[in-house]
Amino acid sequence: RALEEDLRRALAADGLHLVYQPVVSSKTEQITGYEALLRWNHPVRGPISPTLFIPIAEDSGLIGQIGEWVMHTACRDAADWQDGIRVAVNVSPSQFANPGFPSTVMNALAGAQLAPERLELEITESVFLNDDDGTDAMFTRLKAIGVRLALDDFGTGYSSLGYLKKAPFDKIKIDQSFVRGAATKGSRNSAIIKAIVSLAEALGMDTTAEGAETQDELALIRQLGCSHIQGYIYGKPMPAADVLAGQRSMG
Ligand code: G
Ligand code: G
Ligand code: MN
Ligand code: NA
Repeated sequence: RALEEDLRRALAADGLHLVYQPVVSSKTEQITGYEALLRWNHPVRGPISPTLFIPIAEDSGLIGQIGEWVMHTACRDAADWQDGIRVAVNVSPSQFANPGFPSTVMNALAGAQLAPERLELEITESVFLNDDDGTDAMFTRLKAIGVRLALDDFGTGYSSLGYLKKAPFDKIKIDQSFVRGAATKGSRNSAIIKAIVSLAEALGMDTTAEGAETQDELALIRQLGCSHIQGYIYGKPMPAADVLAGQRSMG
């Protein structure tokens, strides 16, 4: 539990920060938004992955405060970007299950004076593990605010198609495990990506292919019709200051 104490201290003492990874339109190759990714540089142990400390935050109940900090910081940063450029924020299942979550979102938008359509919430399939009336109600409340909803890590985990029928997603994010190696001869990934894209299109949803690293993967993804691309081929996660500098240099 030492790490939990350190995390508590980091949150209180400005020890967490966000980096932003560009999301690019497949058609125009212009940046349409950035995904906010949380980073913790531990004073002794160095960088600790969110895959390690987010579960600790969930178990200890710290996730509420951390999630609030992420939401406010991401909205404030995005308010300085060119109009129309979106920010995507990852939402953990316990945040999603908290009835106070829509208020957190509204407060962050209002505090930053950010239009709701510029915020995209990334939700994983695991929120459907405890699928009940509360889940449906939360989707309704979030849509009513006007934010966009993305289904993250699609194809991994619990993958039932039942929830695509009723949950009001604007976008499906195709997991990296399907994108990486998709251009390799004999890979079955491209057939899976193609099927996801056609499903999403039929439901009126965008698709982001995640984790494209090579020119071959990029070419294939564009050919398969994914509407958006996010991967090292276009950019790694970067500090907010670098996002701003990049936008200034583009005019
Ligand atoms: O950026 P990186 O690949 O290290 O992210 C690893 C995992 O941590 C990803 O699944 C990502 O969704 C998750 N993650 C990153 N930032 C946040 C955050 O702010 N909140 C939550 N809940 N998860 C995050
Ligand atoms: O689960 P989620 O999609 O929220 O996590 C995104 C994570 O994927 C981030 O931690 C980000 O650093 C990582 N990522 C994004 N693009 C690439 C890529 O092209 N290659 C690799 N290896 N990781 C990537
Ligand atoms: Mn994500
Ligand atoms: Na993902």
